[in-house]
Amino acid sequence: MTSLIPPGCPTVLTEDDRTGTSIETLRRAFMDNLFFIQGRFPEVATKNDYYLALAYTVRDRLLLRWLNSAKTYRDQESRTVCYLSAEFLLGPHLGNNLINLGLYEAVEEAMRQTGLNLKELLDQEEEPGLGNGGLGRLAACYMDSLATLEIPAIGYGIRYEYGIFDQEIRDGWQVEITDKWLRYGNPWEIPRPELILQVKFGGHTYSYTDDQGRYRVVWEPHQVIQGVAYDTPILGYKVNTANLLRLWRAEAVESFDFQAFNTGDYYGAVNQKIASENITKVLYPNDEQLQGKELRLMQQYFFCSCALQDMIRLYKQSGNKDLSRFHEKFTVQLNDTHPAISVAELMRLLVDEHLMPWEQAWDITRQTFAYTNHTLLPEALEKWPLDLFGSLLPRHLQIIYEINQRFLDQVRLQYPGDNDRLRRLSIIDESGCRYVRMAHLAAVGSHAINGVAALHSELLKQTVLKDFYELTPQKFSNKTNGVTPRRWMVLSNPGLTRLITERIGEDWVKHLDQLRRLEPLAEDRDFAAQWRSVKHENKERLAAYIRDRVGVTVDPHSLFSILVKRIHEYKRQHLCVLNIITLYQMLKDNPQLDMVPQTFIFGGKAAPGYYMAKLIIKLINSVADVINHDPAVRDRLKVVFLPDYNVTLGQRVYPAADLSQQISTAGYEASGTGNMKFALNGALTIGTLDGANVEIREEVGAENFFLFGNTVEQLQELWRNGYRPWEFANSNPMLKRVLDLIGSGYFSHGDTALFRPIVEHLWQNDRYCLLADYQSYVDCHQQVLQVYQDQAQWTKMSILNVARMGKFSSDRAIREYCQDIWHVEPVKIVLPATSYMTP
Ligand code: 4GP
Repeated sequence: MTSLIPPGCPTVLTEDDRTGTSIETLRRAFMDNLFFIQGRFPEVATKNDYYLALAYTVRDRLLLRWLNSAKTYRDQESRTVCYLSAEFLLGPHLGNNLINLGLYEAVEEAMRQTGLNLKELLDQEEEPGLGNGGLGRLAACYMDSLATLEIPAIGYGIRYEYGIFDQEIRDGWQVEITDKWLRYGNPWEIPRPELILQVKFGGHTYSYTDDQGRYRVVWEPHQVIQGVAYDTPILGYKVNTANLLRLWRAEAVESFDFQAFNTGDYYGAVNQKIASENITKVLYPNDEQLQGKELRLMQQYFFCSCALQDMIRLYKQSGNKDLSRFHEKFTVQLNDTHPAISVAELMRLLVDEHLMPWEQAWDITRQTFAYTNHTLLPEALEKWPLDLFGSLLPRHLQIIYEINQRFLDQVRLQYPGDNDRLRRLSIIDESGCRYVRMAHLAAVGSHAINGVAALHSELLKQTVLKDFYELTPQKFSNKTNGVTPRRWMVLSNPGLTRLITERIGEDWVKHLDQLRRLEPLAEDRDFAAQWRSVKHENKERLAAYIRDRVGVTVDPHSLFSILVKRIHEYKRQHLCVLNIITLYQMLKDNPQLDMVPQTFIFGGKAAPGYYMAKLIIKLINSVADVINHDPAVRDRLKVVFLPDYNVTLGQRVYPAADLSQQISTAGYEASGTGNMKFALNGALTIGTLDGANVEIREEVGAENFFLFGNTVEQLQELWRNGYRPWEFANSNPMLKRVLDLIGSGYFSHGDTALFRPIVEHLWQNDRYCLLADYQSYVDCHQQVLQVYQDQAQWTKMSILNVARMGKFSSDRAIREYCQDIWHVEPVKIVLPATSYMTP
């Protein structure tokens, strides 16, 4: 096999325009791209032309690394992680790639010399919003860490034409706008029009015995759709590794149904093309009742089938004929149940198409897959009506029946006569309408199952996957989430990065534990002053943004208290509103009250079909409107809702926070990752013992964390005894006043009906226990205000928070997956001495 790696080869490249990294070369390459790719000369070029010219300049440098990585993996037949995810919420590429290439400063200077401002060009990029929130963003952080740790990896997913909708706020309400992220082209992807795979849907199956006496099943589909690959290189931080993110777009096998065309039915002929392409048209917003959404199941099967066929193709490319060692070449992580259909699909490919005996295929399948669960919410656990499933994937339903029967036979041996257990464990839910339970399919078909924070992994074992845990406890483990410090510190908070690096060097970017070395500086007055001034500059920048985009003036000297994430009742944005109204009441009651000036900042999207979440957005905006215009509180209390919260905006928000609001009901937030981003940027947390908050508090120290609220056990006890929220309201005059004020129409121009659904739900049912946690939250917040008055103390706590957050790097999380689940080793990529590959 030819090697790309000449022994002792230096990684320094000759300075050609495609790969060189000197300022002069970068500048020349940029002008070249403006001319030859954009077809523009400077006098008429738009900002977008400049952005694209720069993006292509950077892409060339990526491609060098990417092609060498691909070739090395191929030559060395490297064991590869495949991360299957319906969502990759990548965020803008340009800035991140500049950081990871180590070219940020050089490019900034090259642009300056050209009379351009790099920051303005970065702002041009339309982010690929191919995810809803935590789960999709986690996939993106993990891709960054895999590449940084030099682990061969492929991310497989869907190239949605429209990603998560853009959010506008009109009259306080969320309005959804189509996300046309591809409108101006996407310089980061490389289409592979010749890499096309076929995916079948519908139809029926028949069986026969072949001439060698083998039982064979044939699936005759009703429809065949093509998957076309689009590749995006994912670069590691200051390494030569660039891994592959391969997203699939659906298209018709034939653009025209020629029969229909020939009979004159032109529109009918085009219809099939449109129907096929619909599969990858739009990302489904989560948190909705997804049951019965046929197109969603089609999306899932479509990308899983493409991914598995592609893996088999790659496997065979390296000369392997039979698939008996497939699981040695690939380890596949299922990011939640969205790709769980892969279990049945791999079985189908092995048994039906590659004629492998069932037992062997099952062995390989189970050794291939591992499953991560991201939620305990029962309504979010995916299940598909049997009829729908069978009509779309008839062969897979048969395979699932077979898997289930064999599985239940084993359970029966272990628990004779325990029919209840069989019913609970079955992949088919037969309690009412019949469903395929995707979490059960994933659990049965995987060799490892994990939750995403210690508490969540424990609760998984006690609740939704209890029976599976009892059956195979050895499969279960915890993998606490992490975030990449490259995007979430280096790129988004250059001020803090500079300050930290000046003191402890730059190793921390790759070894986040090194932040510990900041601990001795927590009481250093000089350092603390610089720390505060970095935070203040970040707050000024956010304040300017708020003034421009929302039209509200906020004081950067006030305490910035921030709650950004998807809007959901369990995340309890409305609990924060109850506290804001409490503070407002206190100021109205006592205008002389000496209270720390505060700015509450919210951001987040609600699923379009989730009425309560949308009403919560309206409530926040309505409360903001009244408070921000009330002269009695002016300058002491401000409330802002930032429209269209996304990764780009997150990069502005996290560095500017003083206080991070992590206030979900204990037991509901699987992990949270925003909590990590805030703390890494020096915010202190006010939070419940939920998700990864528990571990963050353990790491930073209880004395550096504002804890409130009932624990999971206390809430369980509360419900066991019959939770009566009205008793909390009736016995707490301030709480009652706050609820009554909302109900009275005070924030809704006298309309008493508008917020009634929220208020009544809290009084009568309060599934997420806001009223039970209210007083504890309000008290804790008062404590926050007290500490904030002592800036020296606050800064010390902030420094200690950052110093002790090393655990929450996605590098640590990926190392754990590699060691415990994937059993995969790093592969060094060395660039050739000449810029290009030699044959
Ligand atoms: C989220 C969880 O809600 C969040 O707690 C967790 O940090 C994140 O996954 C990553 O593990 N779940 C989703 C989802 O985003 O769509 O289920």
